[in-house]
Amino acid sequence: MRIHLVNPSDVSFGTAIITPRWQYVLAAATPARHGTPLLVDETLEPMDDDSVQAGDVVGIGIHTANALRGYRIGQAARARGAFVVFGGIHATLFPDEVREHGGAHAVVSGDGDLIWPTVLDDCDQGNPQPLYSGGRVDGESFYPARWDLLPKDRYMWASVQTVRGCPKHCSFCSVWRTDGQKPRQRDVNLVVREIVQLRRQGFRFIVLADDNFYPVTLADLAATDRRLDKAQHAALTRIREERFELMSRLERLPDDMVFYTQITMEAAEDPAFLAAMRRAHIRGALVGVESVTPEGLKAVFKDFNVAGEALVTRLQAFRQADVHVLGSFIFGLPTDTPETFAATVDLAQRAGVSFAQFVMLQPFPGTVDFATWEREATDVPIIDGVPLTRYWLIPPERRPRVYLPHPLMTADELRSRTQGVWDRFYALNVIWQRSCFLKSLRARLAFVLISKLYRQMYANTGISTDSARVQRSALWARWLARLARRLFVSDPMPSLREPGRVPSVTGRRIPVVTVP
Ligand code: B12
Ligand code: SF4
Repeated sequence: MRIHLVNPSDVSFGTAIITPRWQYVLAAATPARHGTPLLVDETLEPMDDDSVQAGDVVGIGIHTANALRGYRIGQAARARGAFVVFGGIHATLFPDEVREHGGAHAVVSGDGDLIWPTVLDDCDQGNPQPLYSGGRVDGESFYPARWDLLPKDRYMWASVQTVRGCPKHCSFCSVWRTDGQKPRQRDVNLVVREIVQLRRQGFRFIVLADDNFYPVTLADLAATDRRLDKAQHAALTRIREERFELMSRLERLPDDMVFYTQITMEAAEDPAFLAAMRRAHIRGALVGVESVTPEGLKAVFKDFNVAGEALVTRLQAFRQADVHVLGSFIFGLPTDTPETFAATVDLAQRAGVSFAQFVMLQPFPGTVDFATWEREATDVPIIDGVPLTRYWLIPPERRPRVYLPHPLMTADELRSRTQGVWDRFYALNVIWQRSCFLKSLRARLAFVLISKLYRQMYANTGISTDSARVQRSALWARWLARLARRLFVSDPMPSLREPGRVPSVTGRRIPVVTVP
C-alpha cells in the first residue's frame, strides 16, 4: 500500500511560490509502518494517474478553488482501485459532495494531524470509514512538517505555521469559523526547529502561514482591563509573550533569513511589536486592507480597520518599521462605486505598499457572506447544470468571475475595472518607481521581476474570462517563475544550530500594558 498525497491544481507552472504545507504535515503524521508518502503538487506538474495502483491510498487536500480538479483526481484514483481520502477546508465543509463527486471512500474534517494514522490503518485493513473528525488540534499537538521530503529548487518559499485561528469575524473569511477564534499557538521550540532545518537545507525565504500573526492587540488588552477581567487579561498576555518569545528566537537566526506573514493593520499601533517583527527578519506582511472607505469596512465587519488618511498613516507605519506591506483590497462590495477603483489604487500608492492584490468579492463557503447569499439568492442561474451557489463545480473555463449582483455595476464592469487597477498598479514604470527604496540595480530588477510574476500568476489567470489571455499569462508566469526561482536559491547551512531561549526577553521587550 503506497500513500500518495496530492495537491490539486488546474494550472502547473513548473515552479511554485509556496509549499503546500499540509502535504509535509501529513507526511510527518504518517506512521513509519506505512512507508514514506509520495507528494504530488500539481502547481508544479500534473498528477500521473498511472502512478496509482490498486490498494494504494490517495489523499487529496482541497480548498474551494481547487475542489473540482481534486474530484477528477479522486475519481481516476478510485477507478484504479485505490482508497481515496479527502481533507482540507472544502472537504470539511462539504463531506457529502466530496463523496458524491470525488469518489471518496473517506473524508477527514478539520485538522488531519492526529487522525491520519487511524485513517491509514483502516485503509490497510480494507475498511475506511466515510467520515473522520479531525477536530481542532491544540497548538502543542500540531505535527512539524517533514521538510526532508522537500524537492530541491522547486519552491520559492517554504511555509511554517506558528498560530492557527483568528479572533476577528470578517464576513468574507472562513478562518474564524473553521479554525476558530481562539488562537492556537504552536510550541516556539518546534517552530524554530523547523525553520532551522529549512535553513540548513538552503531555504532562507519562509512564509509564516498564519491566519493572523498578531492575535492579541493592545486594544484587546485594554478592554480586558476595563472589564476588570483578570483571567482573560492574563491569558491574552501569555499569548502576546509567546509571540515576542518566538520573534526573539527568530532574531537570532542568520541575517539573510526573510520571513513573510499575514497580519491585521492594528499592529501598526503597536511599535514594540513592529520593531520586534523587523528584528525577527519578518520583512513583509499581507495586510487585509479590504476597503478604503468606512462604509466598505462596515460591510465586511472589519471596523477595526481604518479608512482614508488614518489608513495611509497606519500602512506607512509598517514601511517605517521596514516591514513591507502586501496590501489586500476587495472590489465588488455593495458600497463600492465606479470611483472606488481609482481611489483605492491612489491610496495604495500613497501609503507606500510594496505589493498589492485586488480581489473581487467572492462568497467562499463557510463565510457569513456565503450563508447570506445562499439564503437570500433568488433566480440563481444554472450553468452546465450547476446552480451558481455551487460555482466551484462549474468547469473553470465556464465559471463566472463575479457571483454577487452589485447595486451599481454589472459583473463585466466590476471585472474590467478590477483588471484596470492591476494594470495601473503593476505598470512597468510604476513598479520601477516603487522599487526606488532598494539600493542596488540588481535588487530593483528583482523587485520588478517578482512584481510582474505576482501579477501574472494571480491577476491575469484569475480575473480574465478571455481564455487566450489566461493561456498567454500562464505561459508568461511559467517563464518568469523560472527566472525568479534563481533569486530564491541559497546555499545550505548544514551546521546551523538552533538559537537558544533568551531568558530576559519578556522583561526587556514586551511593553507593559497599563490600566487606563
Ligand atoms: C498560506 C495560505 C495561502 C498561500 C499558500 C498556499 C499553499 N501553497 O499552501 C497562498 C497565498 C498562495 C494562498 C492563496 C489562496 N488562498 Co489561501 N490560505 C493560506 C492559509 C493562511 C494557510 C494554509 C496552510 O498552509 N495551512 C497549514 C496547513 C497545515 O493547514 P491546512 O492546509 O488546513 O491542512 C490541515 C487540514 O486542513 C487537513 N488537511 C488538509 N488537506 C488534507 C488532505 C487530507 C487527505 C487529509 C486527511 C487532511 C487534510 O490536515 C492538515 C493538517 O492539520 C489558509 C488559512 C488556513 N487556516 O489554512 C488560507 C486559505 C486556505 N486560503 C484561502 C483562499 C480563499 C485563498 C485564495 C483563493 C485567495 C485568493 N482570493 O486568491 C488563493 C487560492 C490560490 C489557488 N488558486 O490555489 C481560504 C480558503 C477558503 C475556502 N473555502 O477554500 C483560506 C482558508 C483562508 C481564508 N481566509 O478563508 N493561500
Ligand atoms: S480576514 Fe483576516 S482578520 Fe479577518 S477573520 Fe480572516 S484571518 Fe481574521
